[in-house]
Amino acid sequence: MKDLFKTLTLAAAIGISATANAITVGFAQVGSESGWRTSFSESVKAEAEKRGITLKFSDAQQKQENQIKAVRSFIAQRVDAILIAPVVETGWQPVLMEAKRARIPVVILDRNVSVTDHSLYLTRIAPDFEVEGQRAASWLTEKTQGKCNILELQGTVGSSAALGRMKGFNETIAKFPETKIVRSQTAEFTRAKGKEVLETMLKAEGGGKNICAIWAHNDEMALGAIQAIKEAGLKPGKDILIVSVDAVDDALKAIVAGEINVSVELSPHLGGPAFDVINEYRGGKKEFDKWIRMGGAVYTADNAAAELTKRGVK
Ligand code: GZL
Repeated sequence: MKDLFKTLTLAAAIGISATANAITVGFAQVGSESGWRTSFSESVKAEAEKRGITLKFSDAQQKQENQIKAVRSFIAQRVDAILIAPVVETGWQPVLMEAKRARIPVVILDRNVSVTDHSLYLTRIAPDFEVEGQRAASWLTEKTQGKCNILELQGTVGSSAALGRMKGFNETIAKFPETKIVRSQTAEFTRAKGKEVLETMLKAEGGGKNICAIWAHNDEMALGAIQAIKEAGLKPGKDILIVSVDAVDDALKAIVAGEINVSVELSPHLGGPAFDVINEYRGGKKEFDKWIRMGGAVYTADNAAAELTKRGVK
């Protein structure tokens, strides 16, 4: 009887300590505008499940006001930590100050925030958007010997992904006087807008015969561009080259089919590193590097098929 009592007490103690360690994390996600974003959300949810973390997830449909509302709600619910994937860079300081006053740690994921006080978040876990733009431009300038008229499909205006990719790409092509972006417009990182905007651009360019390449800030817009190029009677990936970012499965399939030429990868698996930071913080670590960089490969016809096999994608 005594042993049974001891066992029950131990089990209860383990149960309490496990509950005491079980945390609740709020995640203010941008939306579900792209395949990459969906993979990112699914990865964070799966990682939380694996770690026994209760995740409160908010999809802001790409609206900052919805994200800010979600963060305020997480604060009111006294969550143990908050993850934010900011849709645009500006407008975050007030709500981050509210989280700090509530003593709730914040981790920024993916895109960046523009704040004057960087103590308002523990760290940012993200790729280097400028490097992504440089890598796309380097491939294109080499492929075209530095002679190319480009149509650019920009991501969300004011997002650090669009700003960084544009900066990196433009700085790289600046070295090639006969490579220029002849039209540039946002297509909001979506496939539908990518098709719609490119149709308009091709019409404005007399059908696109003078266009050498499309620079799309993400694969969704590149996949929309493929449809527009085909409807204009041209061959995507051949008559008009396409360089892009994200390396989602559909883009790798398009590379294998010869319809996209390059996609620069960024990992959607940001949840694990984020939860590690939160654990370290709760264990007493207070200072973190302000940017934990996530890398990725460059996929072309040389390696896209092998990557699809590695991912177990048919
Ligand atoms: C980049 C991320 C971008 C992706 C798009 O890290 O913010 O947002 O490239 C997504 O697919 O919409």
